[in-house]
Amino acid sequence: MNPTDRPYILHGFDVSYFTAKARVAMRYKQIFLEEKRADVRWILENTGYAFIPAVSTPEGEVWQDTSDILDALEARHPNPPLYPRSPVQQIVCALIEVFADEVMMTSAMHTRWGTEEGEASTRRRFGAMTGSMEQGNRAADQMVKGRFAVGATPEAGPAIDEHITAMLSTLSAHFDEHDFVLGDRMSLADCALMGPIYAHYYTDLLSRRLLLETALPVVRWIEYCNMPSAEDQGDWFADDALPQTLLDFLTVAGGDGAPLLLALAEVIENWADQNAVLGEMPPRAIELAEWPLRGSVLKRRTQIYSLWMIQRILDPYRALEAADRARVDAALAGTGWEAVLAYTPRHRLEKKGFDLVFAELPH
Ligand SMILES: N[C@@H](CCC(=O)N[C@@H](CS)C(=O)NCC(=O)O)C(=O)O
Repeated sequence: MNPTDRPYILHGFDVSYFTAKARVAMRYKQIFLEEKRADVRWILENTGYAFIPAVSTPEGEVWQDTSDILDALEARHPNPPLYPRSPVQQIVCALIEVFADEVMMTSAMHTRWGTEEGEASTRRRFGAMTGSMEQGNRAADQMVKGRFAVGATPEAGPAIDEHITAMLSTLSAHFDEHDFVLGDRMSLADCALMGPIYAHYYTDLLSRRLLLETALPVVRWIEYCNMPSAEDQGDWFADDALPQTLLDFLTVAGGDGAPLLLALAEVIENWADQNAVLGEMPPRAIELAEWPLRGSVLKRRTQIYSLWMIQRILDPYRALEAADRARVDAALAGTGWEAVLAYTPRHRLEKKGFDLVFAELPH
């Protein structure tokens, strides 16, 4: 247990992607936790951003951005651990976090808003959640815009459905044999995947049926992640190993996700070549990035933040000793992630408080 005098408070919602990621990590850490329905105005006043979730700590600090929240939790409460330190599993966690946070957003917006029945049921749910259909519909109208901004258009629907099927079938095969992504213990990778897979796929009407009918091992994994009881868990795979079932999922993730991440990086870097000012905050979103997905070409509004997420893969990868990096390269050869790992950014982003600013490239 990690007791504190006062609770950590998670300000979120059950429908929320990133709330699911933080919740699972906080439950696993066995901290004194209270969950509160998010008051977006309170979050905005305390962070400058209307993003969900936020966390208030026992000391009264406010944290935002689940990547920072999970890093801070791991630093304060290292046991039970969420972050493997062995090179291959560490980089796999980073890849899966970025894949889940950035790439899976398109499929998650598709399952929620991509059919009339799905949209109608989510509008009713938003009405119930906010206490009035008028407010719920207002929030839903924003989300429908967000759906198109991440490329989840009707034309792309068949490609996205195929992408979801491939993810669920490889994850089902993996979770049929293993409790969690890295074996018998949860990690950052499980927390990140719970964002789209629990909060969207599993709580949305039609995709919940899809999971129950075609991906029962994934549902079993959701149950375990939601009630983690960390002391009953075992260990991560021994000797920094990755089983074939996990490599199969990583290959779907790399094949479908790496082209998007590289396309986003290119748009951000081209924009930054002309516009970046050291120490200054860029706009949140810039032009469209285009990427191929299973026979379709999708377009997404590029958020500069995506480069900061890509740095979360490249920073630990580049910090490895050469021999460890070679081990990672060998383990991930053929998964489609090679070009992301080989990518050398021309610009750097850092957090200044809750703001993202351009910074000097490290030497
Ligand atoms: N990178 C942030 C993303 C947070 C985020 O986008 N949350 C969604 C709800 S799940 C949100 O607040 N969206 C509103 C918006 O994008 O303006 C995190 O990891 O916390």
